[in-house]
Amino acid sequence: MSKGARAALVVVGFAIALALVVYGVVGWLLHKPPTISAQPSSTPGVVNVTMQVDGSVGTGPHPSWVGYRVQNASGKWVRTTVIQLPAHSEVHFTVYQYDSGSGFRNPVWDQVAGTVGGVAYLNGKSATYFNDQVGNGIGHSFNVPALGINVPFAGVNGNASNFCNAGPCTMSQLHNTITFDIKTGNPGTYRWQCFVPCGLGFLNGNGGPMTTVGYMGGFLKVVA
Ligand SMILES: [Cu+2]
Repeated sequence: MSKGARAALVVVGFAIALALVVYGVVGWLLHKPPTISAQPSSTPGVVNVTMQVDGSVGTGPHPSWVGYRVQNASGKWVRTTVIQLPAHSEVHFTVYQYDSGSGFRNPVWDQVAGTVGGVAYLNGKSATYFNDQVGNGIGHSFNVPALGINVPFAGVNGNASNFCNAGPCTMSQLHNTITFDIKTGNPGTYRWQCFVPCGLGFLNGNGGPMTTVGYMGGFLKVVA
């Protein structure tokens, strides 16, 4: 091979390596879960967060993964788990849970904890405890370990004709509506996570979506 040909090969090699790096960085930036802020409510001092949980998110790099969506100010469902909340406020959560259920690894997570009044409402009915061994089990949960918050979301019948197979799911599809309120304290970034081992196809159900921000875990950004 001539000197010129070898030099050309080196240049092409560098160009390919550079293109791969740019592709990787741009891809990561494009898929970085955005931050959605809580929305004002008609009650002073209370903000609203509306989420849905899909058995398959239906979009993005992992369309078959389980994941959360958060509704933005214009009502659009954004696939993310990063939520901005005001400090020292009450946050009213509404969660539309579209997935079928299973059991927790530890039944202690059946207990509602850290919410206002220690309760959550399943389709309007208040409860302090949800048994993960009865009915359709627990689909997913909302846990903020640093704030002592634990709310299980009851699963739906995965064999129903109107079961949602891919998000974003719509109100006409089978779902449970779970509501609860929490109170934020000082500013900070708080990790939250679903505690149901729902990462189907991964070791012990705890890989994939369970360990990826934007699917089964994320952050509450509490700001002053
Ligand atoms: Cu989950």
